[in-house]
Amino acid sequence: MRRYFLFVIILFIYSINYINAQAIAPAPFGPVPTENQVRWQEMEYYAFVHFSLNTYTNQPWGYGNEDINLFNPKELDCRQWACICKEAGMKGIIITAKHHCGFCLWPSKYTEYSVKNALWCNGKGDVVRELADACKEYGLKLGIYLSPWDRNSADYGKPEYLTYFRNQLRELLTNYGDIFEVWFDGANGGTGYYGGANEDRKIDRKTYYDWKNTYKLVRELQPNIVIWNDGGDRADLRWVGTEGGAVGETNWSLLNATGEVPYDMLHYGLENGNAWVPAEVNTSIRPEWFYHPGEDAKVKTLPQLMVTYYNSIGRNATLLLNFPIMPNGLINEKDEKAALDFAKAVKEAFAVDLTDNAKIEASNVRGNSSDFDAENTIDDDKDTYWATDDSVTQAYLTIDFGKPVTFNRFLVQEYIGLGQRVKAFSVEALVDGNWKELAKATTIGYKRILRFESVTATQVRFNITDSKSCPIISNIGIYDAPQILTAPSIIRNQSGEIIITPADKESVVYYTLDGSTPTTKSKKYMSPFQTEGKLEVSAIAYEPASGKSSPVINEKFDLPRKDWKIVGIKDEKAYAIIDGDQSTAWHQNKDKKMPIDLVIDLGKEENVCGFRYFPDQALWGPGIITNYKFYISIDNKKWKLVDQGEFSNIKNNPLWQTKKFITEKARYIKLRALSNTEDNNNIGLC
Ligand code: FUL
Repeated sequence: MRRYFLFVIILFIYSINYINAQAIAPAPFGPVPTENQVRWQEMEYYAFVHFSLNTYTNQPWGYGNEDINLFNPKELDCRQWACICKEAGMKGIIITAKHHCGFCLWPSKYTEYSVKNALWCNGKGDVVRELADACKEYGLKLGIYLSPWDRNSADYGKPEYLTYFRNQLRELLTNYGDIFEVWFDGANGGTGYYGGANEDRKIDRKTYYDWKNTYKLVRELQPNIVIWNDGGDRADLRWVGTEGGAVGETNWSLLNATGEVPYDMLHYGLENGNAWVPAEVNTSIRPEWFYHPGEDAKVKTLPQLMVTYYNSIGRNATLLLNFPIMPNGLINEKDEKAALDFAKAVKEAFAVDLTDNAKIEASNVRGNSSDFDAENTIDDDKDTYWATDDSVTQAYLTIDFGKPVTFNRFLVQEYIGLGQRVKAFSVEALVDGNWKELAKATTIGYKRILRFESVTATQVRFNITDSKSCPIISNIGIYDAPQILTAPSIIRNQSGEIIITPADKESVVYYTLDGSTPTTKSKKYMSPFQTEGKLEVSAIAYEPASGKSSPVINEKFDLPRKDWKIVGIKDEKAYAIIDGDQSTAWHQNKDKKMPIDLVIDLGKEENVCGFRYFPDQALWGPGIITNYKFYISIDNKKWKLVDQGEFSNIKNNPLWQTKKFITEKARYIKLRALSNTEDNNNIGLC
């Protein structure tokens, strides 16, 4: 009996210890974020503004010799920028204090190439100051983009430039209050003005900027800052390898602290990386970063911006959305409207969390303690979480609505302060008594949002199927987002046929050919139709069931390509270049060496005043042209050079490149590629 009694006591003590031991919070697993990184991640959404001399020269990149007096924004109002950003739900603004051309938007003591020598405000202006004040007034944080590459500085490429760069950094990080993020653009070294040298200067990206000590200076001046660098030099945040507006579906907030960072690592992170380097998705509200009037009709549509939202914030990244500032110093009203409509749609999508009145249960709760139970995922408190016992890496939560509920979005957040853990999960719904899988995914991280077709169910199961260590989930939300119709696509093929394709087969397409806005009273698209000459096509998709219309898509077509011939290339597949379809590409023969020519016979003499080039969109080996010459000819013998230059920033942003020149008569055109983004002889054209 005594022995039995002793046994019971021991068991009792053991179980108390057991519960206590298990009720201790999980230990961190792997790399964890710093406080600055967490604060930044929670901002989720903030703005970029691109403004410089490029705004006045219609260029993506300045060469460094542009006339300072061009900079004269007659209506500059940084309060307008801040007001729009605030209303759009953004938390801060990052300004291009200095872009690659070297022109400074603040009166830097260290260069003459700044606002202090511009006509604007008689040289007394300071755009960074105006923005800092506006941000303060609107409760926004301020960030600084300072281009390490400076095409104006005579010292660029020499050791002296580093002192100059750091002096500028010191000015910017000392005189404008708290700075939440500093952005060190990766574009580096190449041709430039360089104080009149007009030459090509290459630097060793790994050593030239001595990033270690530059970062030290930054942190000394702004202890709460996060540093962005494009991956080569590990900072606090990473680029996602594209400016298209998406990070990988799998997105680990990890990289290795040293070593190369190829595209894959930028885009997906590194599952077993030893440093916390989360992703920031940077993209522009228009195709390009600086303002180009020609893009006024190319502002991203609501469906495009929503996709960007799900592919950035919805995939464990932040979203840095750019506004190109107009020459008058304001954000264009179309960009403003797009940003505000976007904010409204996000608000509507996540207005009602259907877990609010639901019951929730877990398959395992850490130490059976209420500190870690399932309720913590729906209590609207970001600091509480559901966690399992240490030995459990597969577990599920069941959310019971008590009645049939319709939904199409699932949101989940890990408590990242203790590391990123989940490797795979699925979402299931109890529909008519049977469990049905709605979606399957890999990583979660700070926030993951899954989209699926609307479903009506009484219960939902969030099923973690693989985790590096016991999962820790801080929040779950279930929503019924209103449907948003996507605009159709329009192409004109080589024979001149217009083909309009709706994204959703159930919708009907209406179009106009006179530039007017299409409505359901316009012409209904039935099948491809033949066209001649210059043309403007506008179209909408309309869904009869809901009565909703998509945004308008508008495409302009110039010379018809019916009689065009590709000269001197036997491969019939080369006609992919002029078939009007951006998804088909062709590459020049691999044996060719730069310069590589593409010659087209237009079939008859035409008035030619420019050309457009669309590079191959492939991730690997796209063969994108960076420097070119463009010639015209009447007889395919005597050629005249009518344009030459660079396709700036085409590597990161491989979009349509439009070049204009003085109108000339020509029957033959020749695009000569001089170099590509891969530093080899590969040339791809769409
Ligand atoms: C790129 C730059 O070259 C672009 O001009 C732009 O500033 C973008 C945000 O980063 O690398």
